[in-house]
Amino acid sequence: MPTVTVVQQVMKANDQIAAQNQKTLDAHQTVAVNIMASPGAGKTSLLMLTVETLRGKLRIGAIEGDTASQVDADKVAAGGTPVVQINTGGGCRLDANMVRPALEQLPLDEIDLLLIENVGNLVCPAGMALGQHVDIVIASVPEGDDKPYKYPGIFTAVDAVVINKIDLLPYLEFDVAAFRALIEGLNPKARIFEVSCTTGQGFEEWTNWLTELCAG
Ligand SMILES: Nc1nc2c(ncn2[C@@H]2O[C@H](COP(=O)(O)OP(=O)(O)OP(=O)(O)O)[C@@H](O)[C@H]2O)c(=O)[nH]1
Ligand SMILES: [Mg+2]
Repeated sequence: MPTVTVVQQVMKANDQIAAQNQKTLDAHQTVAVNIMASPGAGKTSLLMLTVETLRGKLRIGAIEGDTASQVDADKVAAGGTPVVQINTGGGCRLDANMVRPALEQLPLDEIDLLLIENVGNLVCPAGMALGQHVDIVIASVPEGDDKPYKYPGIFTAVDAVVINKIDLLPYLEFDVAAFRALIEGLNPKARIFEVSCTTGQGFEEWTNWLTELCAG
């Protein structure tokens, strides 16, 4: 099937560039984390509070992926974090070729941890190699606890799942135990964190994990 062949070649080309990206990151001893989630789940909020929590402990840089605008990069830059915005021009995910020039613009020698905010959705970014060392997905309480049923691909493909907005648990129906059981069924190796970017709850455990990743 010619169409399948073309798709496979595109994926192969992406994987080759992703491997080069990872080589570049490794040469600078920079660990890259690909942050995926629905629009509004809290990717930028998690990134910014992670920077604050780890200030003086880890040097963090960021790549912001959006279909358009630089509002997220502006917010992140205001906190003093080196950041590059990538606009995909409507594309629903980052790819390795987009990340490549962004890496060239970042001072990787001064970055221990690179947080890559992917385009907001739970379908396209899953399984796309960028050069990242670790993949995470954020699931936020207002989205409901059934998302792993509907988007199993992304929940299966990650190293960690972050449940965000747990400060809203008293007001919304979200069964944390049922959600955890779903993840454990789909992806038993995934770490699960419960956090609130509003109150800071859970950030010690989350940032300890990131620190361990950077320690190798
Ligand atoms: N109550 C509560 N609100 C939160 C929390 N984290 C983020 N928010 C709010 O949720 C909204 C979206 O947060 P963002 O961090 O912009 O989400 P995002 O995933 O980066 O969104 P996009 O980049 O547009 O996809 C903002 O109004 C945040 O203040 C949280 O832990 N609790
Ligand atoms: Mg954002």
